[in-house]
Amino acid sequence: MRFALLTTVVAIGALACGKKGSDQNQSQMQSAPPAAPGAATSTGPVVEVKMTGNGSTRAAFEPSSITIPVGATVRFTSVSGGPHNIAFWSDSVPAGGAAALNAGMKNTVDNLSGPFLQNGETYDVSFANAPKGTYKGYCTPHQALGMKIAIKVE
Ligand SMILES: [Cu+2]
Repeated sequence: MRFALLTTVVAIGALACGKKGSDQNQSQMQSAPPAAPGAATSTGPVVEVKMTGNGSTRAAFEPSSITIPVGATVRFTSVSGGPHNIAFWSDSVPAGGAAALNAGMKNTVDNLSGPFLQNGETYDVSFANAPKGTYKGYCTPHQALGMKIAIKVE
C-alpha cells in the first residue's frame, strides 16, 4: 500500500516535469527568429539590410535605399537598438504590390507589417511576383526617428 502511494507520487512528479518541459520548448519556439528559408516561392538573390540604432535617439535601415530585381528576397537583420520591424505603407506600393507582399511576408502583426525583431534576429521579405516600382517601408517602433527604407524593384 505504501509502495503504491509512493509510485503514484513519482508518476505525478514526472507528469509535472514533462509539462513544464514542453512549456519551455514552446516559449523558445516563439522567441526563435521567424526565418523560414525556402518557405517563400522566391528564386532571386538575397539582399541584406541591417536595422541599427542606439535604443533612444537614433534608428535606421542600412542601407535606407536599395534597388533589387524582381524575385529577390530582402533579409532584414536587427543588429542594434531593437526591437525593429519592417512595415510598408499600403498606399505607397505599386498596383498589385500589396498582394505580392502579403504572400512574401510571414508572421505579420498587421497589414503589411512584419514581426518585431530582437537584436540578432532576421526576417525575410520575398519580392517574388512583385510588380516593378518603389516600395516604401518603415519601422513601426522608430517611425518617429525617421527609420524608413525605399526598395525599388526593377
Ligand atoms: Cu526600428
